[in-house]
Amino acid sequence: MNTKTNSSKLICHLLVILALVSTVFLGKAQEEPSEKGLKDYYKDYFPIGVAVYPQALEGESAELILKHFNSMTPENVMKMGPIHPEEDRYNWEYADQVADFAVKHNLKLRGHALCWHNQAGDWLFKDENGGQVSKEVLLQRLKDHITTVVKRYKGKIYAWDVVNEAISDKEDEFLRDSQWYQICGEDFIIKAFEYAHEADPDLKLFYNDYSAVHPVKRDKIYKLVKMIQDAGVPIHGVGIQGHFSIYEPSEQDLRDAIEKYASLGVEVQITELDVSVYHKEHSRRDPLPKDEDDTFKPEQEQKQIEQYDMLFRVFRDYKDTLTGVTFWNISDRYSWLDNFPVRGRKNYPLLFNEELQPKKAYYKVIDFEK
Ligand code: HAH
Repeated sequence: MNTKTNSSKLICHLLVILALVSTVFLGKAQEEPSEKGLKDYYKDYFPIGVAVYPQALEGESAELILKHFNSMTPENVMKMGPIHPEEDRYNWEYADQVADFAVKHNLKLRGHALCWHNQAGDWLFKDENGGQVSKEVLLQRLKDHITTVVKRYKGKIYAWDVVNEAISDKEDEFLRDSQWYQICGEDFIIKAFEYAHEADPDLKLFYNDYSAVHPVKRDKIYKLVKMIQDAGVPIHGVGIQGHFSIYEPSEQDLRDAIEKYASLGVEVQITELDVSVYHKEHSRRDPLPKDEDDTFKPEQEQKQIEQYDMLFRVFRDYKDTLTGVTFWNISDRYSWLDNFPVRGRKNYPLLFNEELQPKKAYYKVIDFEK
């Protein structure tokens, strides 16, 4: 009897201790930083987006997307070529998958891109005899394309990159010498914004480009946006792509660019953020020799931590101007930089590693205290 009472007392004590310990631990677990995602840390600043391909929308990468991001951009599937490969054929399947996922999980969706010189079907620029099409026909094709694509995702996509990369990289040239420009002059840019606005007047319309914090290109983008505004056509934002590296940009150039664009009265977004661990190059070159080392080195890691720290400190400072920061893919498992500018050279540009775990740079980005 006595032993029985003693042992039930002991069990009682043990249960109380267990209950106390688990409350403490569970309580802690709820506050664990790992329960929060990037989007939660930045909820008072701006939406945090990610570029996706449809295969990423299931399994562990989908979980990662839902934990950390509240905005998405399809990396490729809404570009002119993939979505409209022939004059009479649209390929909606993959683009719809991305749009459906965004709607289902209540993520904001940015469209990319309605008019671009790259990844655009060759058919656009050719007549039935294979010669160059007239300006009139090309603008009509642009209108059909923009109207059809914008209307399909009306209410699902809140902002589109209407024109991508129309500025020249040559110091003394304003607009890129693309087929769009050769056939239409600068009118294709104005018209693209006009068509997009007509198709969905509620849309936010962006001009998007790389090297957009470089002072020479920045001033040309400024001039272009002003030109669109002066034509009386709506434009709501400038997308700084944000393909940066551990060596650039400088904090000053970044601040100057954000301020200069904001002075036009438009929103600014960082639309394609990644921080390459190599020096930036803007054209393709030969594949890496087999014996060249492309492992992630401690010096690169350290520089990348510092660069991400600086970038997000500046982004937070401009929270009233920036209406979005989007990473150009999810993790170092895959990035377009693995094949650009050097085919097959591994890069490590994002905040999650190849195992989808947060890198050290991630912890800097969520640490606002310093
Ligand atoms: C971007 N171009 C494109 O906007 C995006 O659609 C693509 O998926 C990847 C990058 C960037 C770019 C560059 O930084 C240098 C030269 C050409 C293109």
